[in-house]
Amino acid sequence: MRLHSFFNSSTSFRVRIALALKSIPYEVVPVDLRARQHRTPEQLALNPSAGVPVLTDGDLVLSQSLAIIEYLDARHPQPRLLPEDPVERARVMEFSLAVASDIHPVNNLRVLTYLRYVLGVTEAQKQAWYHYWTAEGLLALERLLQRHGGTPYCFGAAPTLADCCLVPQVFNALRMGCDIDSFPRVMAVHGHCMAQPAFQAAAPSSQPDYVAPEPPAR
Ligand SMILES: N[C@@H](CCC(=O)N[C@@H](CS)C(=O)NCC(=O)O)C(=O)O
Repeated sequence: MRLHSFFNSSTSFRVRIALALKSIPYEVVPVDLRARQHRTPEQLALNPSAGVPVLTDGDLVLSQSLAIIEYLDARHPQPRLLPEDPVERARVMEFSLAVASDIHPVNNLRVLTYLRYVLGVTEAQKQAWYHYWTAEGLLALERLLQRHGGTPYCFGAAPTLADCCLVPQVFNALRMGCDIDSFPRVMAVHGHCMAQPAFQAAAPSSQPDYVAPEPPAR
């Protein structure tokens, strides 16, 4: 298996967590989003949506992180990331889609680039956009966890797709300097997950293409 991935991509991070939890060996093919490598003809042939992640498994070429994780769960069911019970499964999907459909798309690189360079918003306005939509999204996650969640993972004793989605989104929020004080359940789950070796192995700083952030200009 090969995963076309960028170290800081939260959607790639979701899939890397699933692969690590299932102990599936794979090769990383780095795709540098900052160098626009996801828009080369070779990458567009793999992913018509122009982005990462892309999983290849034999002849199969698959994009969309949630579809990839569902495929991995069907092929390698242990440990299960999507519960078999219909209600539990729906809860996990509800939470995961709140991340993947509501939070991530409005803060994606292409949206921020359009805001900054086509609409001409300032860097501060772009940051304000990012912080606003992240806070809205994390508040929804916090409410979902308070109503239906468990401990120490999102939905109880074992990690699910929900944790694969939550952790990278919190990573992004922290990287972008968002205020996370109002989301205690979200941060408790994140803290527990990041103490686990599988989540650590999937983290941006553990990736072969990792580049440390530049120190702030003085
Ligand atoms: N819904 C897709 C989103 C994939 C996606 O947009 N990935 C980001 C990186 S996290 C990307 O490649 N962005 C490139 C861009 O915005 O130009 C998924 O879950 O896989």
